[in-house]
Amino acid sequence: MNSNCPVNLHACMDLITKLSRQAGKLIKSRIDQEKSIETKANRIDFVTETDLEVEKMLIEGIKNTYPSHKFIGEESFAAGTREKLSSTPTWVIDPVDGTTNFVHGYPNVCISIGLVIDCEVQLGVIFNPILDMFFRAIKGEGAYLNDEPIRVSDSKCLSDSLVSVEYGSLRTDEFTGIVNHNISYLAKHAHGIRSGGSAAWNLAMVAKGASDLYVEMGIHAWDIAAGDIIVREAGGVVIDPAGCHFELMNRRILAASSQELANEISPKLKQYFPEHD
Ligand code: LIP
Repeated sequence: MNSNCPVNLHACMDLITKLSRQAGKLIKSRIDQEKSIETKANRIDFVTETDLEVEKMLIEGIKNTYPSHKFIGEESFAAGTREKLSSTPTWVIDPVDGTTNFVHGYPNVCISIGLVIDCEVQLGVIFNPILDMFFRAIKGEGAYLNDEPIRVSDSKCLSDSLVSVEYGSLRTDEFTGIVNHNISYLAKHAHGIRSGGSAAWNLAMVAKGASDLYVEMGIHAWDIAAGDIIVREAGGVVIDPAGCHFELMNRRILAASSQELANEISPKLKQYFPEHD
């Protein structure tokens, strides 16, 4: 056990591995079935009964073992629960990252779970149960996909890179103008552009070296907590898109295979600063 860490991170990893695998079975069994779908902040911000059930399953499962821990879950947040990051271990959970994909039966759907202590992510799991891809990392111990070590690519410039982007779930003129500007700049100079429809998936792809860069502004802590540590443990960098220090609750992320690539891109981006989580 890390002497500076108030919890046994391996025991935490064992628990969320077991819980994610159970929850993954439910997601996989539901993806091709008819779903009950509601909207949250706007007409393209979806929630299904599976998001709600999986979040409950994960939070209850963790609480049974760690009753004093706190939770920031996508669906609990939408229902009004607000927690601040502190020295108390806090689980940051997206039960179904890529809900729009799930609604359409598109297989980029991930459970994303990060454990944060003192504003720093200590461990993370991203599990795509449809493709059976299980990504995990514990601080200082490397990143793994289905128990094999993974590493970011060696790309150091945009002209050698495959880039992941998202349109997000906001459709104001200001926001779409900024996203269109950034995507067209990246598309013009990169090998290609991909949009996975899940922040967790995009980050997992950077961690395994399949994508070289991912940038998004307007996402939430639960979309990116696990991916933050998985990318860093795979040798990548995670910064704020403006080039400064990454803050989990600021809703902005740039993940890259190298500091050189991150430094090249951030000054070229138009910036969008959403309200913090
Ligand atoms: C989604 C993200 C996606 C982002 C969307 C949304 P959800 O998460 O993973 O990358 O562009 O705005 O936040 O809502 O499917 O959990």
